[in-house]
Amino acid sequence: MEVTVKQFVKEFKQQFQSMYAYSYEEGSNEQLYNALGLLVKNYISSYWKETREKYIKNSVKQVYYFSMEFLPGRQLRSNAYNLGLLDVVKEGLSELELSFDQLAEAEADPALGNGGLGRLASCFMDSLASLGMAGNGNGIRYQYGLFRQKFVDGYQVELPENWLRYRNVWETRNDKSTCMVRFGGNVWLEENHQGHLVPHYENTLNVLAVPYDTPMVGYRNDTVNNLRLWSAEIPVEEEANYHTIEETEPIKEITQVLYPDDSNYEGRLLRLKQEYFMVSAGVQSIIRHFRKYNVPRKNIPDKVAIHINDTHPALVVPELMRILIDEEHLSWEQAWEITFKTCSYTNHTILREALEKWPIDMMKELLPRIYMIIEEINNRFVENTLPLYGERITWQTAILQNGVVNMAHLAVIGSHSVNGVAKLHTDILMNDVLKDFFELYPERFNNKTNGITQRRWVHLANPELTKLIDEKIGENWKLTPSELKVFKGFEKDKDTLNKLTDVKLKNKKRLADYIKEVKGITVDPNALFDVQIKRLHAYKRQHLNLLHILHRYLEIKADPSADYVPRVFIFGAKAAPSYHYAKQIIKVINSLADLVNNDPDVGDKLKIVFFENYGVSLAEKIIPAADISEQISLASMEASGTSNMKLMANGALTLATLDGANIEIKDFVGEENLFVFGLSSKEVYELKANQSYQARELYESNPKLKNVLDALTSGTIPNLQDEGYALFDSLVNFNDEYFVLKDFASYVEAQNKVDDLYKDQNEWARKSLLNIASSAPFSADYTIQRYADDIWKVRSCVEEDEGVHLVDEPLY
Ligand code: 26W
Repeated sequence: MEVTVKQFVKEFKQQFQSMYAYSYEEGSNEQLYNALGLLVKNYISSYWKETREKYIKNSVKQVYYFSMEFLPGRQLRSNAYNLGLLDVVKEGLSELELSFDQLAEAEADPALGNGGLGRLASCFMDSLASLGMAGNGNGIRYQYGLFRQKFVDGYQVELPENWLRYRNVWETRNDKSTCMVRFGGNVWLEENHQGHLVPHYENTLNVLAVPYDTPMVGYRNDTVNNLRLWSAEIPVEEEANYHTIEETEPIKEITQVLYPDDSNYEGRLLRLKQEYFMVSAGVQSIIRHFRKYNVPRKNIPDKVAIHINDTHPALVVPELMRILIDEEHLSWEQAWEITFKTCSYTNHTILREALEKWPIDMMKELLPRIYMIIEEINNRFVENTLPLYGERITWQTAILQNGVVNMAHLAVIGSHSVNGVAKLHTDILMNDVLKDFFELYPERFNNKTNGITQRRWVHLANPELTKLIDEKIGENWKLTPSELKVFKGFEKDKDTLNKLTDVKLKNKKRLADYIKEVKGITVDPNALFDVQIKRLHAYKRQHLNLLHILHRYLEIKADPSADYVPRVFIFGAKAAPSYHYAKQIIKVINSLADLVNNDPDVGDKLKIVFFENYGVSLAEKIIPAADISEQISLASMEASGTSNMKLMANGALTLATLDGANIEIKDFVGEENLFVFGLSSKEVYELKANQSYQARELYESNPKLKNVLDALTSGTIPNLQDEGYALFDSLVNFNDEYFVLKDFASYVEAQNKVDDLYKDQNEWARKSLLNIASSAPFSADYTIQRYADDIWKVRSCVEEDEGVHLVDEPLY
């Protein structure tokens, strides 16, 4: 969009004054940020309106991405950038002697998600808009995001994340589009005079769902899509029934806080309320649209695709059935045909303990009508499946089993498409986790390897790298990511390699300054920066990383004067508040950091930095400065991973097991350009099947490993209570569920190769360049294109020469 610096400066001053009634010169960073954000939102608003009108006028098919989590990150910079206004804004502010970077830091980072799944949803929103596709997000406006993590004496402490404290300039409360969501009570069916069975409700708890809409700005294509987040309130007409603040709690609490556990499903009633609340409001607002524009209901699948992001929104299936049958008076068969053609489902985890199974009694009581419908779906499924496939498969795949509603089964049965998020993960779904369903419905299964938006993770997070690439290959790669491969041509160009090394060093210096500022630790920017950033979970094996660091420390202590390649080990990770073992791992890493960082024998040879409160904004600071990307989950456990992609795109070399999307990284960049170690998923499956694994044998037979493990309990690491013993026990006495000890030797070997390569800076830079140049296939733009073509059947609504255009599919 076209705005001159002069115009911007004038409008910014006016905006500030109209909000605060004094001059911008007296404003705090928060106030200046708010004014700037609202001004940018003003610029967005006409495109937002026009995009919506265009979709309606052309009656285009729209995607609704239902997700309990979104992690958009700060939006000021990305919105200004996608609009094409970032330079004007920066220049205008500097004329006023204000720093854009400083104001941008005042924005709260909305932590409305736990990790990978939520961030993926936001990358997808960015790509949908940037491809000019009609894509809407549907989720919850949690008043409190994922807890703010602090370390007290090395222990994780959780504080509330009140992200709305200083207002949220991007959202628009949309009172015109509220919906009513009903819980509990009694329901019975009665025949009306037209012979329809109509449900009657009594004693329900009625909750008003209020939508807050946020613009999702496409990259230079005049497209602005909508992210709709719902908030729970008391219906105005029922306010008089609530006499005290306490009585209003059961309603307000529905959207008060995000559940902070992404690995352990707990059958909590409130969580089920959240899921149905978001689903019901979302589906109602879709159907209302059809009523308003008088679209024949049978055309719904031609006009809408509803995507179920993991099983959390799987109640979409019975909710859509309910509305079509009870409110639109369609027959069961008609309603089912529509529902199943409209819905599609992505699985994001194979962890058994994360699979949602709601107690039937709970579901029945909270959602009586929905439960009736689930029961009917189940009965019809069993009726159809039993004669064709027999008892075993039918009962294994039923939705209702042993007193619970199996949400994954509901999602698969109610969707025309089921996908995993990386090749290996999809294979595991087909051959293991959902194998019986694969027998029933092979045509539904497909892979959609995850992706990331280069706009946020490269263009904005790493402006210097972006400038270097622009200089060498021009700017086409920004609109056509596959063009990045042209950068490969510079792998032997000394000038490019030197500049690449310089860029990395600058980024590392910046991070080193930040480390000094927030952690008080001095690190040498020339040291190798080794990064593991992701949720803390035993399967991701931060403790394997820990054992290797401890091993290094012991080596340095044994021979302080030997030659070591200096390393800084960087961690960012939150543990679920109830995940005791994960918290113990954090404590041990923090205590080891205290020991190592203050040992004069160690100096710059080894440093450990564990950042507090890892999230999108911190990731943007860390990733451009990484040399090594730690992707060391036990093979078969990590569905895809996405930090692996972000780090690769920023020139980090990957140190990985053959798990998730690491396999595709290896395929694209070539085995010689990353460090692979450890068991393969096939070997993991075999080890589990033949139950031959003996962790203690490894402990006893490998002296180096024994040394390291003994150091956990010998008092070497200061200030531990029983955490060292807890780790030792899980690894040695409880037989090491995630085969950490088994992979230790090959991990150490790979780490030594990392050191050797780092000594040859030119060769390191060459491999780094090849990684950057091979990262285009992980652009979420391609991922979304494949979802659009294969699953949603939607197309771009912008002219081919506007915004992002994907001329070819790289390598897939
Ligand atoms: C019921 C509690 C709960 C909440 C969230 C269980 C599971 C989840 C998510 C599915 C966990 C998650 O974020 N999975 C991650 O999804 C990413 C995006 O596809 C993948 O890259 C990661 O490998 C996967 O762990």
